[in-house]
Amino acid sequence: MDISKNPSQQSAISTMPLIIFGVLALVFGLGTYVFYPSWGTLPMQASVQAERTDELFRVLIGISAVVFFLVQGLVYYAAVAFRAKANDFTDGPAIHGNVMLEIVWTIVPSVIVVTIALYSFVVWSDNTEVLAADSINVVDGEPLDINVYAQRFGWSFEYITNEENVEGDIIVLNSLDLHTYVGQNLFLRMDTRDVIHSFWVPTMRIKQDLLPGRTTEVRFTTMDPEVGWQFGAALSPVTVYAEARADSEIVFEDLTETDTDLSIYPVNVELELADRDAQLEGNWTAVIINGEDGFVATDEILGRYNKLRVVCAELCGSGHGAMGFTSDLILWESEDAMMDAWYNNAIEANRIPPSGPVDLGRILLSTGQYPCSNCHTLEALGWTGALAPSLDGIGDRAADRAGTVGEDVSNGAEYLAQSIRLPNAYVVAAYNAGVMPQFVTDGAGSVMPQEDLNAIVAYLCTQTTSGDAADSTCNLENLNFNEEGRLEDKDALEAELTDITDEYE
Ligand code: HEC
Ligand SMILES: [Cu+2]
Repeated sequence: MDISKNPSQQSAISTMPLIIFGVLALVFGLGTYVFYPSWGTLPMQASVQAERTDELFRVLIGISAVVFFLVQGLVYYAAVAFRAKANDFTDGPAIHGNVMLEIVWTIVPSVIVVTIALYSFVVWSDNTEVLAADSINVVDGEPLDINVYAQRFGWSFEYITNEENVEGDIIVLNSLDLHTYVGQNLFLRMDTRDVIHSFWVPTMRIKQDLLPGRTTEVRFTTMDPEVGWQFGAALSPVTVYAEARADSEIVFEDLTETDTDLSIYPVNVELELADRDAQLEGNWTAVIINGEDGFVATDEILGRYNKLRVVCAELCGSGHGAMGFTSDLILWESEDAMMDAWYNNAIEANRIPPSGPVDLGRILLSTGQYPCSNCHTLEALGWTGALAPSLDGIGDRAADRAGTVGEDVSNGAEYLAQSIRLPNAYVVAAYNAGVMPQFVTDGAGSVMPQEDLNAIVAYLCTQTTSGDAADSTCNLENLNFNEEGRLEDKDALEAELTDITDEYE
């Protein structure tokens, strides 16, 4: 049958059902748009960027719902309305084109797609807007530089402050957590120390890759996520928890766990959303537990914060997945809270520069500049990693180990240095080679400058079972402490370590 000779055939399809479908599709799309937020499919919003991104996403979901309804609806409608009669084996009518229809189905999607593109562009340019330099990373009235480092497998954050230590050098704070406060405009510069990583904070709706040999950047402005706050501070190695006073009516299940090991267990009191206001009015005591100095109680809340997830989205192998366990984004309720509870303490702790290699080693290892804690256990620093031999008492064992692996190694300190630099050549029995990353003093791989390597070796040498560095079997002539616990001659120790680590350059 030649349909062009019989145009009346084409209008056999009535338009009414199509119009009804169209209207239903619009209602379905609008309903999806309106109710989408209440479905709770997205993480909470903690940045201005998150609000904009989510609104764009919501519009896209609404439009998709219209298209979904139209396409699916017409498929079912057509299947029923144009179903062939039984025993009808003839071909269908050869309909050839409908200019009007083609114009409509070209123009309508084009307009939609162009609108979405323009809207996305506006969101993108708002979200990446470059703000005035003096309004970025402001702490104590002045902008700072904040750098993010990634390595297999952990994050660390570096704050180049405007404060000086007693020797007149700028204080650089290192932290496993990214500290920020509500309303802070952040500008992070990011570098990887080894492979590609991807910095993702779901609640901020930001994600940015870190690429070897190139510094990448990300900008966002935090906001109050309007959920319960936690109390305390997150300054390492001081652990803080908050507890309700006797006259407070609120009881937290979490607090029953505070009698376990407080030194490795920062207890965070999470508030129930429903009770938030009531709870905020309660009486609170913040207690600082400092590993060695015992308990210091204060009547003040040092600050309230929200702990938000920091994820590595570069998922090749499980190690990147584990990067989310050691770092958090600590969102303080205000700049004052952040300064009282974290920043000022951290600055004071760094006023006096490391007093020699041992001290530097402790600082490097406890602030997450190297990812050792993900795999190793070391009680002194609260590490609980289970992928590698425990480093507790390594200062006692190092010398014995020296004789059992690697021919060149003659003493404990050399063994430790080589275990870090060439882990695959110095494999501990019962463990596999290839798990521990190789840390090289320069070149490709995970970089650990010689000064850091020296410091870490020195610190590990002091890790004896007795806790007394004098028992160390590292054979370091200058690992001697005076009565105040300070190194007798830090320069001599540094020189001795440099001699050892030079040997293998
Ligand atoms: C990805 C997991 C991982 C990371 C990260 C890691 N290690 Fe290891 N480490 C291992 C494993 C597994 C072994 C045992 C196999 C071997 O000797 O290579 C080991 C062995 C060692 C040894 C020898 C221990 C002994 O009992 O003789 C030392 C020392 C050591 N690591 C120090 C470090 C330091 C310091 C860091 C951080 C700069 C670090 N490791 C990071 C997994 C890791
Ligand atoms: Cu990663």
